[in-house]
Order: sequence, then structure tokens, then C-alpha cells
Amino acid sequence: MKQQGDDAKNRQLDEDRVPADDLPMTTDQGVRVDDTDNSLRAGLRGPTIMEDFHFREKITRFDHERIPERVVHARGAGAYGEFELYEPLTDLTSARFLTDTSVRTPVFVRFSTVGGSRGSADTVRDVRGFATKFYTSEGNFDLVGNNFPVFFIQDGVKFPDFVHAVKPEPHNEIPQAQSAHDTFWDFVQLQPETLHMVMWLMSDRAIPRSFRMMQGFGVHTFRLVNAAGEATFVKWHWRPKLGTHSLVWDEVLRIQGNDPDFNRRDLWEAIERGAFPEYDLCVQLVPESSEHDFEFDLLDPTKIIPEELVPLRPIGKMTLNRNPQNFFAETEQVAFHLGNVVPGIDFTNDPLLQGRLFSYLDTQLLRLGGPNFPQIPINRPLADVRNDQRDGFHQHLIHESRTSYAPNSISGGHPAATEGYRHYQERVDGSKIRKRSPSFDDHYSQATLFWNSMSSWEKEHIVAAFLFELGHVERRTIKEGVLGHLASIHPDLASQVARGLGLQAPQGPRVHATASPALSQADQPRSVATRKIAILMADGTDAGAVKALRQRLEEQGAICEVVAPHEGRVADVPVDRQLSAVNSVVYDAVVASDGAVLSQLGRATFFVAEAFKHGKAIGAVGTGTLLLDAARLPGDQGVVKGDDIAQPFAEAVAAHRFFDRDVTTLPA
Ligand code: HDE
Repeated sequence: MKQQGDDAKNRQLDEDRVPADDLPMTTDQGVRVDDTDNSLRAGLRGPTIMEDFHFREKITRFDHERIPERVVHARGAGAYGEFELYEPLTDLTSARFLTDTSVRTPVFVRFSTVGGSRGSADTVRDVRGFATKFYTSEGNFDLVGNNFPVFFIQDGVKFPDFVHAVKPEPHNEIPQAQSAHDTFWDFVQLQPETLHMVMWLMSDRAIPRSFRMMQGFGVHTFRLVNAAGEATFVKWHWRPKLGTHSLVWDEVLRIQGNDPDFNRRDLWEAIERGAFPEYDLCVQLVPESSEHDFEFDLLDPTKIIPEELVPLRPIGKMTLNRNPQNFFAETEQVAFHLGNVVPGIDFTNDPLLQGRLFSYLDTQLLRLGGPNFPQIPINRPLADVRNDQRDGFHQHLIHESRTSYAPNSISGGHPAATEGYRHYQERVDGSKIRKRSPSFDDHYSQATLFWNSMSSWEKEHIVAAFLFELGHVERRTIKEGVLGHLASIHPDLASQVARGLGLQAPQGPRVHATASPALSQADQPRSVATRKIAILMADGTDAGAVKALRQRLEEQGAICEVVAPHEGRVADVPVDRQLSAVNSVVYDAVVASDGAVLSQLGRATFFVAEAFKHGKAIGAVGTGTLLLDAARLPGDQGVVKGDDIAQPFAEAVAAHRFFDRDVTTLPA
């Protein structure tokens, strides 16, 4: 079966859609309801009567609306799209969607935070989930990844401990969606395998600007297996076409109040506007014969393969082009499972991967209430499903065959497929032991590699993050324990954090100076497309100059919003947002187009100063320079003024942020 774009999945979903209509209301049994505003009662002021089946059904359904939220990754946002292959990978894998470039595979992606509840804010310091379901013609393949390439622990059996440590503390359920508390850092100090991932968590990667500007990683080493049964190790990478960009911590704290749905809204709006997020799917390939050529173990999920050692090979592109129509039915009920693979893709013995193979199916059974959840529209494969598994809660199909066992001589049955999934024939040989391989012992080298690879501003952000987090830790012994590990990562990191904590950094061992430049976010693809720009206007602004600038920016894909002291219009320009209803933190850049009125308003000067503090491009046209003067900006890096600023300003916005500004004199 060939699929053209996501049409095939669309057609399948169409069968299950219930469009909005004005037809009369019925009960779930199809009986028409004459009044849904008044319950049935004995007399006008009398008690409600049990036989009111409409009341009982309505309230019962309401009482049962919730399903358990995910234990982790509870808060998420989803989108449909399609995957197209650049070149056939026939030498590497037999998976049809990776060997036939004429196939466009429908996908559904769910992005998520990890620690917070379903209702928590988007922009917390956390790992982001990046889970993709490929509806291939050979069955569903789920790539259930994160936006960091490593994980906190090396063995699945530690997952409940780790999650319990990072989640709110059990006695008072505080804090929500935060790692800045004693139990998380206690776990870190006692379990140094977390340290590499903790470096990522303290970096700007943990506060992405957008799901559209975030990398994704399969984390574990997987296997590709070709038609001849030969395997190659593979690491999966998603690379966003817009580059990998982050927010800044102070901004994040303010966004949480201004727009807790910041990342979710950004994804939704971009797709509604037709600015479809795109990601390259890349692979790092290692021949089986080179398994032991590295200083780390390929099976250790706390290690990356530096891109300088094994380059990334782009193999295809994913485009997200359609929003779900029903959050619960699609985004909440989607069930990912690491074990959903198709022929040509296989696992390795990474002990974290192996643990996950158990967990995902198990969790869906509870969350989705029984074994028939693969029949839910969002989970249903496009490939035909045929087997003798039957019954269970919520069976939606009526299997007509009189036999549900194989083999049988009565009514056909399902013979095993000759070209079915064949597990890679890895030779396994060993004694049963509860022990980790010594090749998993080095917890520091790649944490050091990460630190060494950062630009100076990225290092500053990491130190500030450690100080914020450890500043929320009550127990001094935990802070000292963490400092001990930081000293083994890098003396500069340890001494800067120790200074802020008023503690002494212990002497660490000598550390290596190797770096992997690909880990830094300093040099990213630049684009003004989809960047959100606030144009500050007030009565008296030269509307002509604003319109001309806006047109030039929008031609390049930027999104401009006019922000003014009142709603309605300024001159003949419609106002999008009122100054007291928004803050600079929800924009990527600011243009001041009036100074006469706005420089007298504290809210306007703060708007500009705050955007400057967060490293954003600032523009001024006409009397807008007066507003910049009133905001007392301590520098002019990324500040563009003049009559014709469209091009230089667009370039400044595309640069994302100007982190080398000295903002120490601006209020925190
Ligand atoms: Fe998950 N993880 N995980 N995880 N994970 C879940 O499955 C688990 C791990 C990831 O948008 C749960 O359906 C264990 C690594 C994503 O629906 C659960 C271990 C990576 C999502 C579960 C890990 C992930 C989940 C919770 C250690 C990155 C959200 C609800 C052995 C490669 C998927 C659910 C979505 C969700 C278990 C570690 C990614 C409990 C036991 C490593 C993106 O089954």
C-alpha cells in the first residue's frame, strides 16, 4: 500500500469523525432529549427523581471524563504531518518507509514536558519529549525520543527512583514541574550517572523557545537490519530546520504567568498560519564491527556519539502540517510504545531501552483502560490488523470467524507471514547477574565534554541555573555533594557555583579539554520566519512608516503585532494587543515607533528594557528612539535605529538573541 502524504491517515480518521451539527440532542442510546436544563423532580421545589435517565447518564459521563494522566510526560501538544525520505537506505534496512522515496508516511507527533502535571506551565526547566508515530504500510513505528540525547540513568530499574525524586515531594506535593528541590538534587549527588544529563538540564536546552526549534533524539543505540539480516547500529536525531533556539531563564519565569501555554500555542498557531514546522531526520551509523571502538559503551544511554566522531547523515524530512481536532481523542489518547517497530528496525541491549520495552504497553493498559487501545483512531495502524487476539474491555470490532486459535481446521485462520518481523539474531551468552558492565562506569568525561563545548554565555547560563536550583535546596550536605561532582566535571564550573553558594569547591581531578562544537547553540541556522515582533505604537505615531516596516518583515515570514495603550486603532492601523494585556516576554523582538506618548509610560519603557535584558533585537523608527532613550538601554548591540531599518532589523531578529550584552545593571 502506498500512501500519498497524510491522506491515507486522514481518510481513516474521517470514518471516526463526528462533525459539528445542529441536529436535535439525543441520549447515548439515541433517544431524543427534550430538556437538558432542568432535572426531573417531584413538584416544582421537590427532590430529583431517580428515573431521570438523562440526568444520570449526563452526570455519569461527566464523572468519568478523565483518564489517568501520564505518570511522566503528562503535559503535551500534538500535530499531524508526513515524513518523506531523501534517499533509499536499502543497504541498511528493509523498512519500506526507509527504502522507497516515493512513499510519504503519515505521522503524529506529541511534544511534552516530563515532570509537570497535565495543567502545568509549558516553559519550565525540563526535558522535552519528542515522540513520533509513523503510520507505515508495514505497521506503526514509534520513535519515542527526547530533546536531549542522553538520559539520567543507565538502567530501567532506576526509573521509578529517578521520577519519584524529581516529581513534587510526596508529603506536600511541592514543587510542581521543578527540579529545584532537595529530593531531585539528593538523587543527583548519590547517583553520579545523572551528571551528563544534569549538564543538559542546566543548559538552555531545557527551556526551548519553541517545539519547532528543538532537536529530538532517540537516545539509545538502535539497530537497522537489511534484507540480508545484516545489522548496523543507529542513533536517531531530529534536526529542526529553524535551528535550535532557547529562551532565557528570567523570561521563562515571566512567561509561566503570562502564557502558561506558550509552547503549545506557538505550535498550534504556526500550523494554523501554514508555517509548517520541519525537521530533518538524521542518523549516526556505526558498523557492528566498530562496536568497541569508542571510549564509552554504545549501550550506555548516558553517552552521546560526538558528531565529530560519527557525522550525522540526513535521510528524510518531517513536516507537521495539521492540528488535531480534538485534544482528548487525539493528543491525550495517543499511545506510544518503544516496542512498536517494523521489519528492518531492531533494539539493542541498552538496559534502559530494555526497561522501556516493558513499561509503555503496561502503562497504556491502565491509562486507556484495557487491551483494545490500538483500536482508538489515533493509535490504529494503517496496515491491516489480523490475529486471534479477542475480547477485553471496549472491543470495537465484531470478529466473525468461529475460531480464535491457530492452527485450526474449521474456519481459516491466520497463517504466519513468510515476510514477517524477524528479530535480529544476536548471539547472547552469559550468566544471570545483577551487575553493570564496568564500561558504564565513567560518569564525568562527557559532562566535561559538554561544558568544554559551550560558548561563554552558555556557560554563564549553566552556572546561573545551578545557582537557582541549588539555591532552592535546603540541605547543605546535598549542595556539598553536588559541588563534589561539579569539581570532577570542571574546576571553573565548580568554583563559580561554589562562590554563589558561599561554599568551598573541593579539589577535583585533572579534566580533559576535548570539545564537541556541535553541542553548542551559538551557531544555529538563522531565520526571521515565524518570529513574533511587537510594534509599539501610540496615538501620533507615523502610521506610514510602521506599515512599510511591517510589510517588509511579514514578506519574510515574521509575525507582527501592534501593541498600543488602548484597543481599537492607532491612526488607521488596527491594534492587536493592548499594552496592559501583554509583556515583552511573549515576543522575539520589539520595534518602538513612538516616543512622545510611550516614553511617559513606565509599562512601555519596561517593555523595551525587559526585551533588551532578554537579549532580543530592538528596533526604533521615527520618534521611537525617544522611547529607547527613556528605557536607558545600557548598550546598542542588536539595537537598530533609523528611517529604513527593515533589513538590518530582520537580520537582528534572525540572530535570535544578543547574549553578549552587559545587562547586569538592569533590574532582575
Ligand atoms: Fe519514557 N515513559 N520511560 N522515556 N517517555 C513514558 O509512557 C519510561 C525514557 C518518553 O507523548 C510513559 O505513555 C521508563 C527515555 C516520551 O505520550 C511510561 C523509562 C526517553 C514519553 C514511560 C523511560 C523517554 C514517555 C508514561 C526508563 C527518551 C511521552 C506515559 C526505562 C528516549 C510519550 C506513557 C507521549 C512516556 C516509561 C525513559 C521518552 C511510564 C520506564 C530514555 C517522549 O511508560
